[in-house]
Amino acid sequence: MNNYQFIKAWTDNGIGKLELQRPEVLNAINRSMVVEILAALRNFDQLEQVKVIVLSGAGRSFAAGADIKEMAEENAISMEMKNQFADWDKISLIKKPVIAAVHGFVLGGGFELALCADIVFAAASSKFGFPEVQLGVMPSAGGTVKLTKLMGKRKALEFLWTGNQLKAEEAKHWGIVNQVVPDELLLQETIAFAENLVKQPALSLRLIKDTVEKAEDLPIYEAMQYERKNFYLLFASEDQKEGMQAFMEKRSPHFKGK
Ligand code: CO8
Repeated sequence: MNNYQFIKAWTDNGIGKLELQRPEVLNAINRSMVVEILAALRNFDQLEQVKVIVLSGAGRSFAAGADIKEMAEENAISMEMKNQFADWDKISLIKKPVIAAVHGFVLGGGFELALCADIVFAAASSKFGFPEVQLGVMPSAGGTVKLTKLMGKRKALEFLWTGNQLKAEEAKHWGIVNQVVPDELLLQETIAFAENLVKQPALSLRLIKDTVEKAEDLPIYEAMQYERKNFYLLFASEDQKEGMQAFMEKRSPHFKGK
């Protein structure tokens, strides 16, 4: 277990678990929490025993956004000089699968944190939204951009302009979440999914993530060339030899993550 002030981070059977730990303010994300989240994620990314990362929030919500009380003191120049979003940008450089388990309010920066995850499991109670407009601002850690990519311009504008919340099932409809589960089963179902990934060949998971991310931004031909290079690269792994050998010997493969 690592010693952080605003999060809890520990490893458990191949899974790096990170829990937001400010339940008294619905896990409002202050700057120090972002620094800790990034440090814990990077540590998990380096630890050999961690194959998959699971993010969750303690208390009655995943996260109700950035810490408004802290943010209220800022001005344009102080924010430019602090350059805090550089840390958010680095969250997207994590190579291992990141799965978010969200519940309750998933708002503003909390929604943006969930959108940084590769897979999202949502409790039926989850409510997603960008209330920034009611604070006289707008999303700033990728929310505007990612919501538009997921929903298209018109629906994204509707939610960003009004600050209206999406229920879990609606979020699933728009591809924001993978699965909606009963609240009491949220962690159990998310961990079961993560445990399944722990057994998969880690290098395949890593290069699939890398290629899917490129597929979102590159033109199709370039993305396919990139895919092919990653496919070739996997033939340098022991797990490729093991996977194909196991198939021919009609047995289950034993992957080593190498
Ligand atoms: N910041 C600071 N404190 C918060 C926040 C927040 N975002 N959300 C809740 N809290 C605090 C409340 O002030 C309250 O504290 P206290 O008991 O001391 O008064 C405690 O958490 C519990 O909250 P409520 O009593 O309000 O609980 P309710 O169930 O009545 O309401 C709501 C829940 C509807 C979620 C309500 O708390 C709310 O509207 N919160 C603010 C939501 C919001 O506007 N979020 C967007 C913030 S802006 C943002 O995220 C920009 C992203 C920028 C990028 C990230 C940079 C880090």
